[in-house]
Amino acid sequence: MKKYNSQKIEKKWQRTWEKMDIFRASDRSRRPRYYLLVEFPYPSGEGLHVGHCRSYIGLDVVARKRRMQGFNVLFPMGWDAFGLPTENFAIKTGIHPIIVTRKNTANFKRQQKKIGLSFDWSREINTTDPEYYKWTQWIFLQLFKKGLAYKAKMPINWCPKCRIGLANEEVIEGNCERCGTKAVRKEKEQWMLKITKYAERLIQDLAEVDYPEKVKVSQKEWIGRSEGWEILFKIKDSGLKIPVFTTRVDTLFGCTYLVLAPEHPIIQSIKSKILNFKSVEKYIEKSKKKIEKERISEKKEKTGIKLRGVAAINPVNNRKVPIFVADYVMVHYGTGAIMAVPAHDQRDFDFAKRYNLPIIEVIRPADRPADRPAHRSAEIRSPQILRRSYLRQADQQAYEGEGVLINSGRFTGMKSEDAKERIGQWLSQKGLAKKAIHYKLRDWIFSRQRYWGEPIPMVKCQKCGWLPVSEKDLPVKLPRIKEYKPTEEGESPLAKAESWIKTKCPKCQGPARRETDVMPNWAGSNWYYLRYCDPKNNKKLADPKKLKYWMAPARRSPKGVGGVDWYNGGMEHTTLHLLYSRFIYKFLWDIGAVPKVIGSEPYKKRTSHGIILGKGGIKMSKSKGNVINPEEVIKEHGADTLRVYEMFMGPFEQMIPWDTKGVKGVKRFLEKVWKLQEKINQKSKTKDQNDKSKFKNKKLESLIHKTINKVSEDIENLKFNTAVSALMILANEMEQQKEVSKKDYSVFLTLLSPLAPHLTEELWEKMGFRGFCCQQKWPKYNPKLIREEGITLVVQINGKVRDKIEVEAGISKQQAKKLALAQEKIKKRLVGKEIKKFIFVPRKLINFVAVDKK
Ligand code: ANZ
Ligand code: ZN
Repeated sequence: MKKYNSQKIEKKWQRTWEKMDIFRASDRSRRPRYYLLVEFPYPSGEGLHVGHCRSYIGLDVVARKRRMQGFNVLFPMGWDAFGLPTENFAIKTGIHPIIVTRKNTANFKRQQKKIGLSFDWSREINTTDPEYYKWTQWIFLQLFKKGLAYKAKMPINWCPKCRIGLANEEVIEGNCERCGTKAVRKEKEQWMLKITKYAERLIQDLAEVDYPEKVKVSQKEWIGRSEGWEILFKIKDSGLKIPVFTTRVDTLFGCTYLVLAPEHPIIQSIKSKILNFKSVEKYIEKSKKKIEKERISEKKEKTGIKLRGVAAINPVNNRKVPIFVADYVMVHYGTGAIMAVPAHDQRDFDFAKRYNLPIIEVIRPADRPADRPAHRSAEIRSPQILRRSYLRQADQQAYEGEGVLINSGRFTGMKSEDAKERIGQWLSQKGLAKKAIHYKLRDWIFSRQRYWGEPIPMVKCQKCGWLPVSEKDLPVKLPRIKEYKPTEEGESPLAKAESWIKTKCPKCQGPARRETDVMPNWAGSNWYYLRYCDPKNNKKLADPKKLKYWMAPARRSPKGVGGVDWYNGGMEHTTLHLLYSRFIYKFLWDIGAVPKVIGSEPYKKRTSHGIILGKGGIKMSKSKGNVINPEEVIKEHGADTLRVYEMFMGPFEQMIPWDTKGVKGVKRFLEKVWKLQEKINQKSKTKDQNDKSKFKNKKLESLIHKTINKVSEDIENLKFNTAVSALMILANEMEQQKEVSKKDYSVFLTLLSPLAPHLTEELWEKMGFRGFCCQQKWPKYNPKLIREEGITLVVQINGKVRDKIEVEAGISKQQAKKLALAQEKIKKRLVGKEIKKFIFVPRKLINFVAVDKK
């Protein structure tokens, strides 16, 4: 027997599979179809890392199994290739992003092929291909036509040193990622997408899909639906009112001041009344420079300024309360103004402490007796109102929970939950309140002042304003330029491409100028899974018939939910890519660009793999020198070892550190599988010919069926690690045998095939079996055989082991006794003895307590 040579075997089978084109998905097939999707990568210059591989291998295992189960499987791959690193590389080297992208994608593809991933390469897509981004632009035009794309002045993160707009992920702890300079805010006209219009549906429809609970929760939190009331506060001695949004209208009696966001427009309207307007203006200017991350940071001390000379009236008790401007209140959320209740809101509490403002408790925790508060505090301001406190002043904490109202006029004694409704209704009868729902989610800033992205297909005519490029003129191709650096004012480098910018107005044919902003990173990935269904279509983003074929709910589907059958990707994309693409899908579905039968969600099932850490459990990074290159693992141990190790290293959904020893252990397992070929009874000619004549090994037979069951179920439940260990146990058992039948070995190989496709293919051929191993029928188990397994019972006499017997696991006490007494060795030893007692420990032992007969 030759040694297991992974290098040779893997090359051979990768070539053969490719030549035979066996992973191509058919758009028409009698077989049931199944659409499996992994997030397509950004082809960086560094190449694949083992983290990418985890997602690819996991779903490749599923894809291979599905094919063996008789499905027509769509398992595609492509490139999300627009983005910053490529552009920054171009700025540094002057090498055009197209060239860099071409090189990087070729490298990624070569690496993926080396892993033996069963992608249908005929469907490869690239978001930077004009034939692809033509449709990304087309989608933008539809959004614009439906009023869901609009231009607005929005703040961006700006690095004053690099003179460049920064994406949020480029701001690290408030500083520019590249040069470390403090990032500031800058206002820019931006294209926006109205994702907020879909906020409610994006929450509601989560009920229909099969996502991990933590994914659903973080999407819901990101959208941030809040139900509450808008309360009107009159400004004293003026006809003006300030609406505030609150989820705790029950605490209204404890409101001791109002806070406006620095950008709140009412400040300008009451300007003349504000005695210290100069200082207020200064404060506003300062906070304008702060980026949002800094403003909402809990660590930073809250700052603000009082508007002197003005006050508001608390509508529940007509008490005068001061008005502040503070940048911990955001202009874009709720009404941009709040009623502050320092006793029951931590931010307000911190602020009140700092500015010496009264703290009035209005909620008593329900578990505290009304007359005996747990803490007394002399620190409480406003002693005329409060003598006792339920607050834990020592901890500097507000009580944010529910409870019973105190100090609240005629609502005192009411449960806070009830008071929300009662106080709200009472004020609404006076026209001072209304119910309101607000979402944290904001409209999506869809412009980047960059080069390497999809041009936004809009032109501005001096006479006619902003107009969409006519659909027949798509794609608006990204021009080749020489200087990739954004301009000094932070405009896109395209702003310097004069000849490209100059165009004709689609309406009046007069001179017009193109939009120079490009789309953000997430644009191309919004809809790519649709394109895979029909990647070469030049009339539509995809043929509805093909979309229907791949994505309409299967007839057997219980709830009738359609979409990609199974989508795996990183947890880090939960709130960006996953949410954005659900929004865009819903829009396309609404306008009829995708067939109605598919349903309103793009992905039926979503799973997430855990990230792979470096040795010792720290993040893999170049600087730590702990990056594992999959190609090196392949070179040393083979792709099958890489595959099986990545599946075996731990639960798929958990973070896990790379362990070189574990890799070697897996390699030894595969070597064992290779050696098993020596155990095969070569006389049994075909794999179907079971050697019935011979003694049938019940234990092995049962183990095989159990393994079929376990591997089948584990793969479905992403428990690849336990599937591998079940196969290891089976391999060990086979190794113990004098010989293994061809049939049993063939079952083992088919089960291992999705995990280690090359090795199993080679052994399949060596055994003389017909066809490809990876195209065999997925084995079925016999339920009878997995229920009853053989176990070994120890038979003792007076506590000494005298024999061992093979029995069925479920054997009864009486049966076990009978069987034991029938054994020759036992019979002999019990001659002339009387059995006094019989002890039976199921699955373990039998003990006869025997004494000599008198
Ligand atoms: C009074 C109050 C008393 C509040 C209390 C909370 C506790 P969520 O659940 O996040 O929606 N708020 C409203 N608009 C805001 C803005 N633009 N910037 C910062 N904070 C704002 O929280 C709603 C609560 O957040 C609102 O309820 C308001 O504070 C604050 F014991 O009003 B609350
Ligand atoms: Zn015009």
